[in-house]
Amino acid sequence: MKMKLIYPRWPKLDRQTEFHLPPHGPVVFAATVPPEVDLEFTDENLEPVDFDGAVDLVGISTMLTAQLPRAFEIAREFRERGVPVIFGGISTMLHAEEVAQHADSVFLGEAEGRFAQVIDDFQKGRLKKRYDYMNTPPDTALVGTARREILNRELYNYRGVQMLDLVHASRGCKFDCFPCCTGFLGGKNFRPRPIDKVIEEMEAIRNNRLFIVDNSLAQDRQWLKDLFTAMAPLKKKWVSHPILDDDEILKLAADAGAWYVYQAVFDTSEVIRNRIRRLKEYGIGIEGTIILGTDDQSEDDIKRLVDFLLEVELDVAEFTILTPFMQSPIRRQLEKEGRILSNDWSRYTADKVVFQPRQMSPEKLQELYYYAWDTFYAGGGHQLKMGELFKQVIRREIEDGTYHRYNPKKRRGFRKNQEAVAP
Ligand code: B12
Ligand code: SF4
Repeated sequence: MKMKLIYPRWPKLDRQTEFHLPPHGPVVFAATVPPEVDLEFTDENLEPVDFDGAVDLVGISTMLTAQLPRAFEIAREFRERGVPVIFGGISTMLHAEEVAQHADSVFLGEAEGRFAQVIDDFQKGRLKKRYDYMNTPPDTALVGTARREILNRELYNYRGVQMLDLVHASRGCKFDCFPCCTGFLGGKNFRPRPIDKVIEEMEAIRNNRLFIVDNSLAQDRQWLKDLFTAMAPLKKKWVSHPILDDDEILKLAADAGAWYVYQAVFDTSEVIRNRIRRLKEYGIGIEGTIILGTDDQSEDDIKRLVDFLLEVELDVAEFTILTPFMQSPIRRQLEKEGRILSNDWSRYTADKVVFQPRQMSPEKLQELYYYAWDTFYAGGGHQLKMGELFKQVIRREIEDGTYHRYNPKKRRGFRKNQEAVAP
């Protein structure tokens, strides 16, 4: 049987350099698809969808709410051709009822240990309308090595530099921050994978640069110590979401190859200033993630925040506008207060104002979004600052002998759809 897996396109953040990381959800999901199924993957951000090739079942994998309008169009095209469509992924879980109206089947929850049954049902003509495992997450020991070979690797490079490979060592998050849907998705529990399986997966990735996409590396001190200690001999260089702000952990992270981390910056406090200073002391770069439009921010606060980011010499900053995603705590609050202005999901890209800010008009907040990007990057664009971060990692790789240059034109040691980095 032939299954086509599709990752629908969405508009990227206005002002940010457009780059495309390999999608993680689809390759992790692919590892749950029985091997006898002939699986073909299309990332529509980079390749057109072929609506006419012979296929038995279409799977649509959605991460973001902003992917949904396009996902529904894709589903309609296939269903009009008589091909059944099943949806899964994060925004499918967040918008389950709406998605069900556009699908033959919706899969809610994590797929490990579950998808073989779905294929069996399908082959027996008994595909259910809904598979719901939201409250019964699988044992994380069942999470297999992602099937990265389904990716067309040639597409994931930026000016000849290969994109990072994504991997995760844990699921869930015990925190429940106001703008985040993770509490709903993962039941507010930290669920680590067995470290030996994570190391095995990382080792099998030939790319030296990884993005550890765990929600937060600040949840369990002992587990972090064990993970970073086990990672150090691999000599990988990696990016991650925030790491526990603790000297021992940061030292272990740096020794294990921490290259730069995402760090939310909400205010101009000493806590944030010290956290940034400490990361720098350990040679770890920082990409600040800054949400604009929270209730405590006035126009002056936002301008002061941008000055602060320049003053503390953040390596890179990613500004987004507060967005009330479904199932997030902020959504519940803004709904209660009648402050949601739009439910057009194509506007839920995190660079558009879709709610009524407390201290300014929606237009002013939109203007401040552009002000923040333009002011922070006035002395050198986003590309230039990212370039500096890349220079840092190249220096470290040259020092420890792990430097590889990926050159898609040369294609030495590189075959289409194969896990390889040209030397
Ligand atoms: C990693 C990540 C990223 C990575 C993207 C990596 C990538 N290329 O894949 C990066 C850092 C780039 C990123 C960026 C953004 N992200 Co993000 N990200 C995440 C994170 C932390 C984990 C996602 C993940 O990979 N999970 C692991 C995989 C394996 O799980 P999964 O996708 O659910 O897949 C499983 C199942 O769903 C199922 N499955 C998957 N597909 C399919 C398909 C079928 C057919 C079936 C049956 C099953 C199935 O099988 C898998 C295995 O069990 C989530 C938070 C979270 N916990 O979900 C936020 C999250 C998805 N991100 C979010 C947001 C908002 C963003 C940004 C817009 C803004 C920002 N700065 O945060 C940007 C958007 C990018 C852009 N520039 O336009 C929001 C999405 C909200 C929404 N409703 O749209 C989330 C939920 C966090 C939050 N704030 O609540 N993100
Ligand atoms: S923002 Fe990060 S730390 Fe907070 S709940 Fe979401 S994933 Fe967890």
